[in-house]
Amino acid sequence: MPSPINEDRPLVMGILNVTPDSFSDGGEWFETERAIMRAQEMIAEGADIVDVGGESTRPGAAPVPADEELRRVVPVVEALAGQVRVSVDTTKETVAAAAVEAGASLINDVSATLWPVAARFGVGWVAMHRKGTPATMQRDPHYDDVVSEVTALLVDRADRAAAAGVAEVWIDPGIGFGKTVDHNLLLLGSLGGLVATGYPVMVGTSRKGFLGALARSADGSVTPVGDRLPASLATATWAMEQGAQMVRVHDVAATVQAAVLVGRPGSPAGPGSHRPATARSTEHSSRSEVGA
Ligand code: HH2
Repeated sequence: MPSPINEDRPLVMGILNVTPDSFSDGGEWFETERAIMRAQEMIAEGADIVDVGGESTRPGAAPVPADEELRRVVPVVEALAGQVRVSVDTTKETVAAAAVEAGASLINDVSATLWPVAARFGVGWVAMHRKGTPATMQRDPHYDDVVSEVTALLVDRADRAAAAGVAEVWIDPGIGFGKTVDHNLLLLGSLGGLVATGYPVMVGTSRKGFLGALARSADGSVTPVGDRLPASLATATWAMEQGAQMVRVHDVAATVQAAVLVGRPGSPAGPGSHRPATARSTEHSSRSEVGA
């Protein structure tokens, strides 16, 4: 059974990288059996959605051929589809389509181009902003106005998706994707503007490099990836308080606790305010409701 909608708090998407080279958990869940075991832990910890990815998007990551990505992702999606809502983290049409056929009901698309696939299959779609590709994106990224440029691109893509009939459209500023530390902070500081677009907002800061650079270890060195839970939790909580309706994280149990507190009755962002919004210019279809 897919997990039910939890209208009392923002949703927590658990990250499952079936890759040898992801920046945080690369190699840990690379074998199908281990990936499924990790997903089951995240489900037990309260994950609303498990996001299965077979290609790292970290800066400098090598592209993965479609057949290899399919081999990594599809058996895991198939095994999980009856147990939890599954999303597929891919930029390839063939992989997105195969994952949906295997039971995924959300396409998490860091290229913000795959809405036609979501429309074809009647599933949800996440449009994430990025500038460049993993190979180039952290080489001196430049914006005249990062907040308005990111917002404009996301709204443009989301409107196109809605016009094509995608009923569940999420927007995500793409923290760390072609952004400096300052760009990331400006975007996190302006989430209210994205929320005001009417599209539900998703944010992923978990364990990312800017956290290691900002929240340094006691000796002044960059905090190692495995020690970034406090900063990850602080930024996820910030995002949820600003109205993000979903956060994408490695540390599910801790983030679910934060989500429950953010969504507590009486909170400005309390129960009801986290119900995923209908894409602005279209009606929901029941298939595409979150939790469907
Ligand atoms: N971040 C990563 C991957 N996919 N998808 C969305 N929507 N938003 C994000 O911020 C986002 C994402 C990068 O994190 P991770 O999956 O942990 O690492 P890797 O790309 O190295 O596998």
